[in-house]
Amino acid sequence: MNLMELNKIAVAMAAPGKGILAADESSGTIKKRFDSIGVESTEDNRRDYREMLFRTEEAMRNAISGVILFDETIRQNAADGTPLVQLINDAGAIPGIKVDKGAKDLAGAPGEKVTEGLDGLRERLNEYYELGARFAKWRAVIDINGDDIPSGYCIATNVHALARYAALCQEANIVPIVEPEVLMDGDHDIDRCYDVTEFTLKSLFDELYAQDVALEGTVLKPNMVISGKKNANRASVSEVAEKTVRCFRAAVPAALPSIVFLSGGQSDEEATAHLNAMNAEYADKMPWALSFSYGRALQAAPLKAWSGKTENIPAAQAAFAHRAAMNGLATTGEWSDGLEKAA
Ligand code: 5MM
Repeated sequence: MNLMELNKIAVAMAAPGKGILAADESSGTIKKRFDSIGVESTEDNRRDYREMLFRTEEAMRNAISGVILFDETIRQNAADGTPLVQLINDAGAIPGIKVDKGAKDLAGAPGEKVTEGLDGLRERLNEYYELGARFAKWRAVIDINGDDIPSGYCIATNVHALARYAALCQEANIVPIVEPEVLMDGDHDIDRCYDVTEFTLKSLFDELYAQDVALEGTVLKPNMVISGKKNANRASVSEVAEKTVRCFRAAVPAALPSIVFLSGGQSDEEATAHLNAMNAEYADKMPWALSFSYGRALQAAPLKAWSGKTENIPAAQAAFAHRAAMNGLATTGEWSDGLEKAA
């Protein structure tokens, strides 16, 4: 492992003004996204859509530090034959790869999941490095449902797998993004999210330590501390910012260079406003850089604008550039509602 190189990449992934485009939708998820705009999920359509994003110069050069790809995409060429990985490198961004095989039912724990994908991972990582990936991602899914979910068992198995994945990544000179996502799907309040997130993060960092993962060469992709989507009294932007920063200060070691949030089903503007509030109000209280690794909150607008039509590409690229720029501003606390509307 070359820790200096890993650290350089981990720092670059959350450079001021920049964050990550999560474009690693697996086959089922991208089909759902395409269904929503009435486009068939063929290999060519998936390539055309992602090529359009990666060719959005303004976004890629100014506000995107890296792109998380799916296995199919890291092997694909653009319509003119240029490898998609080269488009990303040419724009000054870092290619990354999703390596987990998805969340599967956890034996003996109805309603809970564990993420699989460790078998053969060492060999897959070596191949992905050859294909150009310099960071990887593994997502664990932790649901909140009543008092009994999540169980300690679910959290323990998921963080153990995350640490095994992270150790293998570093052995292959690939920066691991560790993503323990506490879902915002229920009707729970923000304090329940706080407790589950704090327990999950503390368990994760214990396990990373136990498995000798170097935090200096690791990136955390967490949920924000936020009310469930169906909660009747959802917490305000400033409460989300205050509780997220408080929770992370209690649970995330200072050796970690970069935190890149997932959007998790927040609206585009909500995801931007929350990130901005943390950086605007608490920058001097945080040892790590706080940025974004958004899937839906970066792609919902361009996906809709594109709708599978070539003539819509300029509008879709403008929508992507706008969201990337707004989130770029949020990484330094310089976003405002006025700037959002002015565009
Ligand atoms: C882009 O979505 C990613 C892939 O999801 P599936 O494996 O379920 O197809 C997903 O892991 C994503 O990177 C994170 O959930 C963050 O994305 P959001 O949309 O929550 O910002």
